[in-house]
Amino acid sequence: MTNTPTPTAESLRDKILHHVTYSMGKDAKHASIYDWRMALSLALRDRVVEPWFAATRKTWDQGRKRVYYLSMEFLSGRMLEDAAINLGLRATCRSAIEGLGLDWYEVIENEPDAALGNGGLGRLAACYMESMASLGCPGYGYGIRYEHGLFKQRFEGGQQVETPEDWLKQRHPWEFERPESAYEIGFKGYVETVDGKPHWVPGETVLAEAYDMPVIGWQGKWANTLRLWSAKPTEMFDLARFNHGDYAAAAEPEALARTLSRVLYPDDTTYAGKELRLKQEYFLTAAALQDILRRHLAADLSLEALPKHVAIQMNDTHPAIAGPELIRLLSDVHGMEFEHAIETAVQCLGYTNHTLLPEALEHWATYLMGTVLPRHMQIIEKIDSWHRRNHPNRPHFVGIVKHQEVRMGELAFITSHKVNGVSALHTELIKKNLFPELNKLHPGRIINQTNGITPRRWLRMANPALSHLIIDTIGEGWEGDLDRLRELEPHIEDSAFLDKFMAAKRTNKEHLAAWIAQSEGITLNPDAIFDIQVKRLHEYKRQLMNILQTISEWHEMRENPQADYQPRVKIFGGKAAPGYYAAKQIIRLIKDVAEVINNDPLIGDRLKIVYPANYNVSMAERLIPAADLSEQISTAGKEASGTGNMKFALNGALTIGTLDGANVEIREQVGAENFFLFGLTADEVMERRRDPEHARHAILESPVLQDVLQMIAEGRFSPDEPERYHDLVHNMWNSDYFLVASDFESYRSSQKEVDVAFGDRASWAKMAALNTARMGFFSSDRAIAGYMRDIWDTTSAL
Ligand code: 6GP
Repeated sequence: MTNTPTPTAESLRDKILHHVTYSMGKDAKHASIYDWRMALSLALRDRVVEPWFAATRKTWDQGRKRVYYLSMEFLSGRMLEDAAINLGLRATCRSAIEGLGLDWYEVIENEPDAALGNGGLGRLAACYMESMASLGCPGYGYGIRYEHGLFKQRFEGGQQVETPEDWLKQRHPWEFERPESAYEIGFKGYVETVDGKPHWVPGETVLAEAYDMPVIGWQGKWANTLRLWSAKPTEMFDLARFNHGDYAAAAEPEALARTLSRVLYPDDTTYAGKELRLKQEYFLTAAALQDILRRHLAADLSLEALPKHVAIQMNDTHPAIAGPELIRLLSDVHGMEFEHAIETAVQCLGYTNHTLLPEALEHWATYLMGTVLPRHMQIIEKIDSWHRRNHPNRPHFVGIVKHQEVRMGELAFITSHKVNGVSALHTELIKKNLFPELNKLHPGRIINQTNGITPRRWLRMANPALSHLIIDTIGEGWEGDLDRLRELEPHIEDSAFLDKFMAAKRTNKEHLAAWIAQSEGITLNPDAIFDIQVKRLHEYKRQLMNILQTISEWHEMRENPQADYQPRVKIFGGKAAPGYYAAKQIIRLIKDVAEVINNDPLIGDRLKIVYPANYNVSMAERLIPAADLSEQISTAGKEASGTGNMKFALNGALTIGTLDGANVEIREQVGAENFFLFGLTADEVMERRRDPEHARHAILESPVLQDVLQMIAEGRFSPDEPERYHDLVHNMWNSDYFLVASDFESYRSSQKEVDVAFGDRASWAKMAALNTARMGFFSSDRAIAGYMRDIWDTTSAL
């Protein structure tokens, strides 16, 4: 696609020197690591621009349908090395950098993570953008250019402390500011009737200004755009007030507008219900839709033809105001007949649900919706009546507005032609429990698209040791066709291959141990089982069960120090939402337990616990390749899919997990014998909860758990404040909504099986290698191909 010749290390070095001089304005002698990292990024970006233009040109020349992925979150992480990999230039970049006398890792690690997301939903959006580009699916991502991404986590006295994240303090080399692409976004005001038609007169307006980032696909064959909106005031400042010396008031409109794109809400899977959040959601959605229609009309296409040319995907309900907004633009602004506008919107829109947790389901008080978006509130009522008229036999409670609240899930469902879940189990539960009535009214609308992850970042980039072994064994090309990993299977019987597989794992474990020694001051034994649980801190994910089991192990070692134990390293990572007390207590408990166990001379290096601060995408890239065991232990029915589970298994970790989310499908793919299964199923969980005393009963049946809870209650891990965990222990006995007690024994015995299995290194190596070989299904390329076929009705432009 590009005619530019592939650079050599020398020619790339010249480009880097050029950018250090002319873009960074530095004499090479005085350039800092930051300057070099910027210069390399800019040199690489230069190579992305041509394929990027070419892709756009081809999309328009061929009249291609475009996919618009609307998401409040894009958890991209670092971009430099990823771009280098996709352009096939990592080795060249590295020699160029080393040729300049610089350390490659120092340059790469100078880049801050773009942390414009909380967790799974945001990271999935980033993987999907990369796969759309790799598959040549013409598309755009639309999001918000938050000034401050997800907070940084520190620990003080074992407790989480949040500090603001500052990724834009430095220049962001991958973005192009587009001051000419700006749209006015209105809020509040009133609706009047002009010529017999409703007309919204907003009371406040801000500007949404575009910043574009190219997203380059595998092998640089295609590139799409991630367009992030930044809020600017419609008028910079009030000159009259300024001239009167009232400087603070003069700057007010600017400050007010900027709060819109100031910070990412730090909650995942919880609903905040704040006006600012609703405004952010509308800000993103309204800017995106104006941009989509502008582009469509500029190509001389009719609005009748919109669904033929435009597919809009809503990443959860956060952009679900897209339905009413699109209908408003089509009917109020462009004069389309109202019902026809609804039908047109429905044909364009798709909705992905990412959680069943009731606390995450968005619902806005009608008075708030009516105040912030008065015209949209009217339109929502009209959509509701339209839907009712079309389904006169529906049960009375089915609808969008209920108890003076707008239910965003129902709104997204009714305004979409397809609604999808993110794993087979999750999709079944959506049908059965979340939208049973709507599912009956609209059979076939709910479909499944099991999540996926990009193998470029999560194997090729993050795990060079294993990638090289794979390339030596089956050649290149698997990065774009992950099913080819199956070709590793015949080598599973070859002990030389298995030795190399385990050597790669060992290399990764040594690297991780070196990093932890340096960052945490804890020495790890690379022969130990590296047992890792990294993800957001949430009660349903049951980090608590993991630490309780760890305590029981420790206790057993102390009681019976002569027995033979497999050494273990328990690694935790993850952030708790700032206002989530129970989650913060669990972090604190893990930290307290680590303090005691890590300093217990009787234990030595047989058991260590580490919890490095500030888990993020870059830390995931370090940890996952080094894992032997992946903890996926959520209460069945609660984890919609999980994607960390896929990353670990792809990198040759075995999973210990429940039948939840995508664990079910991972186990099917890798084989039940290569997966440590435990715990209640989703149905059994429901059944179990019928017993109001389930926690007490389970604890009474487990003397081990009783001992563990007793130790915690007595302050064994918090001697300075023995009552610190009384609430937590009380909750375990009396409520335990997520059934930690009920699954504890089953989990514990599964962990014992892990110990035994790890004792037989040859057989462990086989199981680990089979995990890698059989994970092809979980490529995000497969997932995106599914969206293209089943939801977006589009094909590759490559
Ligand atoms: C997450 C789900 O919890 C996780 O199971 C799933 O893998 C991921 O989405 C991607 O589908 N949900 C969220 O992060 C969230 O904020 C509203 O849901």
